[in-house]
Amino acid sequence: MGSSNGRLFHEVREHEVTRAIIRGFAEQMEQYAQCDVLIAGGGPSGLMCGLRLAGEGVRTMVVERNNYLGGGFWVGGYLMNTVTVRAPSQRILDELGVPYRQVSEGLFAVGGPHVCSKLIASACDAGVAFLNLTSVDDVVLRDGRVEGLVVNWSAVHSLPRQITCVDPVALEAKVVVDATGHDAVVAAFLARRGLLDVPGCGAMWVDQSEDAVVERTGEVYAGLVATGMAVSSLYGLPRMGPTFGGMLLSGEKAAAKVLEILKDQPIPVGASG
Ligand code: 48F
Repeated sequence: MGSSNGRLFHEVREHEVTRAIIRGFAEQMEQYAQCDVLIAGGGPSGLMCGLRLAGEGVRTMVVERNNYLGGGFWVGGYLMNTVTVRAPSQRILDELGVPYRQVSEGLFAVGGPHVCSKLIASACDAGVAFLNLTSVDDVVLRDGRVEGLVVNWSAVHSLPRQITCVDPVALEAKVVVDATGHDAVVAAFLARRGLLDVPGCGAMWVDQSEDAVVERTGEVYAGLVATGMAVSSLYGLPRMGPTFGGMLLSGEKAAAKVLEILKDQPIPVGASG
């Protein structure tokens, strides 16, 4: 198999490559500057939430400050790859099609890179859009309701002060999800204004933490749903330790809550609004 010029690859000019990249970015930004749901954070809870929402035809974009998605889901704990989940969350592993083994009754082990990459791929397949290298810097707040996120290029935070006069831009959504993990970044912006309390998570207690997180997953302020470890921080719940089923089921529950909120919105889901 060869190209018309006799070499392996088809000929291309540099500007064509550059334009292709710019177009892809610009088209997505234009489409998602106003969307159904913005998820802050692309860890296990945010990805799971996005997967379920996009599966229902909801226009969803994950905003992730890192270059990579997955948050803490790549590594099981410490410096070891094996990720654990407890029953009944192994049903998500079945759904993702990732092999796992039972280590004791109700406790399952799975490869971190394998399960994390499958979750990311499933979210992509479902149609979730991703904005990487972008930090959530604030919220759009109108009449006591969260209506979007203020975002900036992540690198701006690492530049010297004298060259960081870079204003952020804002994205609007019908619902925002805080999936930023322990820092509960979006909720913290409301806390700073005295609108919410974010006490931070309690000490580790694996047996209690996962039930508690899933149970408390929901709307924490008008237009803002919290999922994953952000829920722990918001309610002072015990931290989970290195087990991830609670993150997956919390993401699922957050998506169900978002769908409920969207039902009451005047503009139909998927319409540009
Ligand atoms: O930390 P993270 O994996 O949160 P999670 O989904 O899952 C927690 C577990 O990984 C683990 C645990 C339970 O098993 O204790 O820690 O609750 O993913 C959070 C994502 O949010 C991104 C961050 O880079 C990570 O990918 N994030 C954090 N702050 C911002 C952000 C921000 N300001 N803007 C954009 N993304």
